[in-house]
Amino acid sequence: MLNLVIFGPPGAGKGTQSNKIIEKYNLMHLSTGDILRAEIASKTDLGNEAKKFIDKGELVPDNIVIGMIRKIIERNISGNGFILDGFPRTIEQANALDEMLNNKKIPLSKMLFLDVDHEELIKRLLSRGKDSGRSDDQGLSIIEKRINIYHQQTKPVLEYYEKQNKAYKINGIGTVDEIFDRLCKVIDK
Ligand code: B4P
Repeated sequence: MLNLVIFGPPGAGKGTQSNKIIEKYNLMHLSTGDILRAEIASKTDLGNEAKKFIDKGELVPDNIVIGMIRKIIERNISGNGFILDGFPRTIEQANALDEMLNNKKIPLSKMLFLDVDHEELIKRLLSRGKDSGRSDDQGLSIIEKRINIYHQQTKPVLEYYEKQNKAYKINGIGTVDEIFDRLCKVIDK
């Protein structure tokens, strides 16, 4: 099985590259952002709760997101493997993921870190905000807030995987295809 985590700041290209990776390697795509947005669109209790945080550019509380991923990992993991996109985003989530995977005896293959500078992230998210309708892409202040939260709460997750020798840094600047080639080289290594 090939079990990956794709990691990076908001706008690094996690969703964009995950779509290409799942197609090439025939993996299951687990995007917490997509799952949360689907819950919001269906107006479920979970979605209504998550919306309060996403609209402000904040992280959804750990217990909600961990519970959501736990259900999927416990019931649905099979086949060639998976790519986790947008999870884990805190040390607590990383610890919970390790515990879930250890219980199921599923090894995590690699953590792929897309490295993109601040200016480029802002440019991409402002541009997506123009036509995505996503509440968390609307305007500079909410985008800056998400990037700040990334530095405070999410970036430590990189060190967590570096200590396990599972983190691979990939230059996330360039065309979508150039970055995909870099990712494939690391995945195939
Ligand atoms: P996400 O859906 O994960 O949003 P994101 O960080 O912006 O990543 P996304 O995948 O959408 O964008 P990408 O990097 O592909 O999370 C949204 C919110 O949900 C979070 O803020 C949080 O509130 C909540 N949430 C999700 N997971 C959570 C968790 N685990 N714990 C707590 N809360 C959680 O960037 C895409 C943009 O860049 C696109 O417009 C794309 O077209 C563009 N782009 C991509 N590659 C490019 C390239 N090479 N060149 C130019 N543009 C490029």
